[in-house]
Amino acid sequence: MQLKNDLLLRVIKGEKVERTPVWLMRQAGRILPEYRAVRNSVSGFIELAKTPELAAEVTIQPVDLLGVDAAIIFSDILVVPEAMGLPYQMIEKRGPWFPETIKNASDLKKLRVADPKTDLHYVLEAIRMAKKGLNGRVPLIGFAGAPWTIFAYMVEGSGSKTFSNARAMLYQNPVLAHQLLEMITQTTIRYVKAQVEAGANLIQLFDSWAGILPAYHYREFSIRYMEKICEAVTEVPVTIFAKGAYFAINEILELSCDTIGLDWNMNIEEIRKQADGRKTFQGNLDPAVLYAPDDVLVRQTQHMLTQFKGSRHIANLGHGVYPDTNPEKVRLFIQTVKAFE
Ligand code: 1CP
Repeated sequence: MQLKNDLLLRVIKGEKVERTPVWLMRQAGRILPEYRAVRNSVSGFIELAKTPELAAEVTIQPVDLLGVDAAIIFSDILVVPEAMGLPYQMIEKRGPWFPETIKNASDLKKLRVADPKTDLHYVLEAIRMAKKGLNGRVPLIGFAGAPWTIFAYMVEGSGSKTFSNARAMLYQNPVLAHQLLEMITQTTIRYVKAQVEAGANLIQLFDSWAGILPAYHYREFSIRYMEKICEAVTEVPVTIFAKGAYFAINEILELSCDTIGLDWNMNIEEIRKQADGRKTFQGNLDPAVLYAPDDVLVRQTQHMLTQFKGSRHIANLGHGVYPDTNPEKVRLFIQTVKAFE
């Protein structure tokens, strides 16, 4: 189906566009009271994600209620470990928790490379329903965690400031680490390809825990596997968002992806110079700017847009929108981008 608003896809291809497209990371499941109403009608996040009609509904909400230029499918990066045989729970106010973790070779034997058609059918169904509901209004973004970030949760068992268990394995048992990363990578390739088949117009990989590795480990345990995914996904554009990975920006610029997500610590001017027009950039307003008074919010957004001017740019925050952000501030951010000349 022909998209009515394909600004995002055109800017990724490097075409000249009328205005900068805008969406927000984590726009679907965070700030809207309308989201919370749907969320409260079920037992919790996991039930919501596994009910395709509802997942599709909350995917579309930000398009109607905020006016963003893209929808992102409502799901989580942690559906992948579950599909591989490592289930998780979402603990209220604390986040994800895995009762079992991967510690040794016998734990690894219990895992499998998942078949998304069966193990993740509910996400694919939600994508098909969201596409139908969107009716070509805007592109739909599919996503997955980058292998390193998924590995970090599977070994650590939950969120962590240090992910010290996951990082210990890289030194104590690098062979096992590579085996697990390879299984995650193979699952992710199948999964994102299935998302594309179901209707996703582009794919974003979230490497949220990129910033905790030294450059030599990032190269060996993350970049390599992201490149395999980038090379495998030839059907649609791929965005790489590696939070805190300024130390590896040269390698990230070499990935066979189309778009690079930047967090708010990244130096736009320097990266633009290094990229020399090769990539589209996405980002990178500090999410805390959405707590600022309106005039400051507008000024900071315009400053960010000015820094990217003349490059291929998708306006976004530098990370997911914080859950207690006022939706009116989000609307002002979006309006400011749309009005910018
Ligand atoms: O717009 C959207 O909300 C789309 C859906 C989406 C996405 C893209 C969710 C729903 N999660 C994600 C990605 C995700 N999940 C990432 C990568 C992006 C990022 O860095 O923010 C990560 C690291 C997770 C893991 C995760 N899931 C956490 C972080 C835990 C930690 O280690 O600190 C948490 C709290 C979740 C739960 C979750 N995921 C999504 C929602 C709506 C929620 C809240 C659950 C609830 O409603 O109770």
